[in-house]
Amino acid sequence: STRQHVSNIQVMQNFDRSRYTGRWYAVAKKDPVGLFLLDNVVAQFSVDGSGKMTATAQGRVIILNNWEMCANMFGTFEDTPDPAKFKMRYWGAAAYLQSGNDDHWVIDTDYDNYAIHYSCREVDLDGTCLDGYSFIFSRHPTGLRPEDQKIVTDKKKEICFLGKYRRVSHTGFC
Ligand code: ODT
Repeated sequence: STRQHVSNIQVMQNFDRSRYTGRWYAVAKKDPVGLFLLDNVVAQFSVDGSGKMTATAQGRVIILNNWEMCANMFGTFEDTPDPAKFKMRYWGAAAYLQSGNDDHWVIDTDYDNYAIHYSCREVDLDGTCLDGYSFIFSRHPTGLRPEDQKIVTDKKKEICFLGKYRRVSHTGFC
């Protein structure tokens, strides 16, 4: 199978950030190196008065080897020329939580049911993604609707992460 150049990955056309606002439940995740968010991941997107996108996220994490907690995270999104591609600056409510600045691409969404997020942290010399992560989000805490599963599978393949996802459980920890 062909390996996709990060720069050739297709993202959501005419992304509408206001329709993207509100709550999204992570149902699956492809982890990066040194994963952070484990499960019970919920993201909440907003658009502020000046039109900038912001978000909060919660999720179960394990820090300092063995301390399990629910992380409260914050993110601000810098626009780029492509409306579906952002730079996400993120930090935690506590200093010992992870912080950083990642690409944040919306690959596809129907706004009402599913969304596919993608972030490549490190591009290899050949242009493919060396270290990246991706969340599959649902508006429904119960998971993806059967009719959205094929679309999501096709997109996982397009971003070369097919077979690399794990299910994200929601147990009420956060
Ligand atoms: O969990 C990992 O291994 C990757 C690092 C995740 C950073 C989480 C920061 C969240 C900041 C608040 C933003 C919410 C939006 C989340 C949407 C998608 C994924 C980050």
